[in-house]
Amino acid sequence: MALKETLKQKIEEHRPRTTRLVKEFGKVKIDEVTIDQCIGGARDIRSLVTDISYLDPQEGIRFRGKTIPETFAALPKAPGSNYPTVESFWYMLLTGDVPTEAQVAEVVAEWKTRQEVPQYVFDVLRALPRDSHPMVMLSVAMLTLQKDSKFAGFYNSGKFNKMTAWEYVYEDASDIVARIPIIAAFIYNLKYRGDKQIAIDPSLDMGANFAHMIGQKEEYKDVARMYFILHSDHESGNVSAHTTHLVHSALSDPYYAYSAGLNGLAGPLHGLANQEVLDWTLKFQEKYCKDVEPTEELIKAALWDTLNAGQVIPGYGHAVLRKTDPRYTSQREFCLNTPGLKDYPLFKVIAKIFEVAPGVLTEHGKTKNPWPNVDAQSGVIQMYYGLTEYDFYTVLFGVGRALGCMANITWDRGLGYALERPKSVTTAMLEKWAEAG
Ligand code: FAM
Repeated sequence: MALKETLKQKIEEHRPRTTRLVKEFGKVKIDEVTIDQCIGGARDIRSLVTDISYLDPQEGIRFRGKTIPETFAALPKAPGSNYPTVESFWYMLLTGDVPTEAQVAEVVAEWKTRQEVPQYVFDVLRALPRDSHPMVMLSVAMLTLQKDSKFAGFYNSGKFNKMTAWEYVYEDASDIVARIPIIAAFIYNLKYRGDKQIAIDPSLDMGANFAHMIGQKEEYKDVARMYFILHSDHESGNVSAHTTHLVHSALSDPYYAYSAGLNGLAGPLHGLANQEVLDWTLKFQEKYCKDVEPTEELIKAALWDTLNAGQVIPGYGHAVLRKTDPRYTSQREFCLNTPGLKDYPLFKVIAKIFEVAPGVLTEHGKTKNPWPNVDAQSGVIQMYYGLTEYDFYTVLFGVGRALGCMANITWDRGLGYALERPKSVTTAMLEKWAEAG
């Protein structure tokens, strides 16, 4: 069965579960809210539902119930590779099933029919100031595509129907995940390679084609596949996923929704942290280790300099996780298993920071989680392969995150989730409740 048909069946089977929960158990309490959660960014309040992924504070992410190693092991691999195709992962995120080789081939073929980006998008990107941040370019590209949204077209057709609306989200979502790597490659070439563009290679899967379009070597194909899968989803309360969900809950189409999600991803406390990590580490290398190996003492001193200046250590800490991020571990293992990368001086610095930073952050005593997150380890791999323009790294994150955000909002519509509208209160109200105990 084709992906959309399988998804249709899954959504129809799932709907009665959601309906029953609301009708029969709607008043069952699953959480309570404290004043510090109200002021402190709604941390830990259970108020969102997604079956695409779940983040356990100790164990880390599971995609459709599978840990990262289980995900990589279960999915069919790209030809000649140890890594799965992004397309096979998309199938699993949407349906919860591991696809067969034939089902993967269908998705690969389907994305090829969707990946052509209209010329007007490139015209708009070329008209932007060339020193615009690449995340601005990616977000603008999303908005530029909005005029052709199939979901918006359906809504405006006068035939809008809640039961079938998800099919139009699926159409836009599939167009977005197929096109976003092409747009990202265009932005890369526009900004850093003097607008020397490389045409799509129709024989390649998504990750491999991205590598080809940014002029990368063979080995980078696996880096792209791994990177996009690892960055795809982190349940639905993180800024990019939550923003996409929130904006789409107003029935704004997937282009509006993901452009907004990308704007959140561009924040230094979220996706931009990978750029910040590289910036921090290169400045550290430049200042302290020009001719010497990075020692524990040098790293400690640099970390304290940052903390004493009132800044955060990028790539460390997490709002949910309380252990080393398995996305960090997975990329670290990739480095350790890749000859050349294992001995790459920058990787040695990153590895040394991993030995030192948790202790320093624990002594500093503020963060609830002194362990590294995904961003502490992703940039060094890109640098090694020659993708040195680190203000581009959040764009790579955005290409991967599209998979999770688009799978999530397809299901949001499939299950008819409501307009999101939490209630706000005033400070005086909080003070009154505080006094009353
Ligand atoms: N360095 C220094 N201080 C830190 C810190 C870090 N890496 N992580 C947290 N803290 C501080 C934090 O600023 C807060 O201080 P104040 O009380 O003065 O406001 C305190 O520790 C308690 O914070 P928390 O409860 O442990 O973390 P939050 O849930 O508030 O914030 C992060 C989570 C990720 C925003 C925070 O750990 C951080 O700023 N980390 C560095 C930036 C980063 O790596 N972001 C990427 C996160 C990543 F997984 C992603 O989204 N891609």
